[in-house]
Amino acid sequence: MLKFYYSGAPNPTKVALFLEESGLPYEPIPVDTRKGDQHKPDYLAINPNAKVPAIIDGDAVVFDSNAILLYLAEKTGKFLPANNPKARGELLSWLMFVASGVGPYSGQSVHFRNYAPEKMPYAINRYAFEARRHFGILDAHLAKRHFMLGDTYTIVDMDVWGWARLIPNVLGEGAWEHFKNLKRLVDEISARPAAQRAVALKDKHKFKTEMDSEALHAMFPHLKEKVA
Ligand SMILES: N[C@@H](CCC(=O)N[C@@H](CS)C(=O)NCC(=O)O)C(=O)O
Repeated sequence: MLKFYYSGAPNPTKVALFLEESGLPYEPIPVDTRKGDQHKPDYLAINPNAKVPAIIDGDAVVFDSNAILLYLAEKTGKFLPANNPKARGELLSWLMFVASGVGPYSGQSVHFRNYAPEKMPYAINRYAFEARRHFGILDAHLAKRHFMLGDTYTIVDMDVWGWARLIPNVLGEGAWEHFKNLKRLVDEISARPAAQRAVALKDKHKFKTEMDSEALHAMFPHLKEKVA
């Protein structure tokens, strides 16, 4: 059975959404990133990047949420747009946009707002600005279509949902005010039974919740090594 290495964080949760939507049988395997499980040799052999999610499917090992979504969609033939160059171009463009922009800027915005040991206004503003700009592009795109690629619910919507449902954590309370179209999509997906199961998945395992010194050093290894 497909093994799904996960935590309750945004990137694993979008893969959980696909797995729940598609009905593919899978075994969820917790990786407690606050305890440092992501740095253990057994896990590094699966994902050398020491992050979740990752999957093992037979002899295929796939890491990075965006790669996993594409792999699973191609494997099952589900949640893909029409099979033509125009639709595939759109699919790849928006997947990469989320992978290289929405995810990293949102993650850094949360980091500098909530976890950086010093409050650095420049960094907070830089990442919030870029996260807001990226969400604004998604919002404008969704003003003219129901789903990201038109009329069909695809892996791009799942990819967007992973981070967009956490917009208040990324940009602060009240931020939804600026992204009405994106909110419509997020609310519609969040109401789906598969999304509710994906969000609840983390409750099947006991993950550490405290953000104590062990957790900070596991998730932010640069705290103990000065490289610049
Ligand atoms: N590009 C990767 C990013 C993965 C990532 O940053 N995962 C976070 C959870 S959302 C994680 O593993 N954090 C723990 C850590 O950085 O130690 C993906 O989309 O899968």
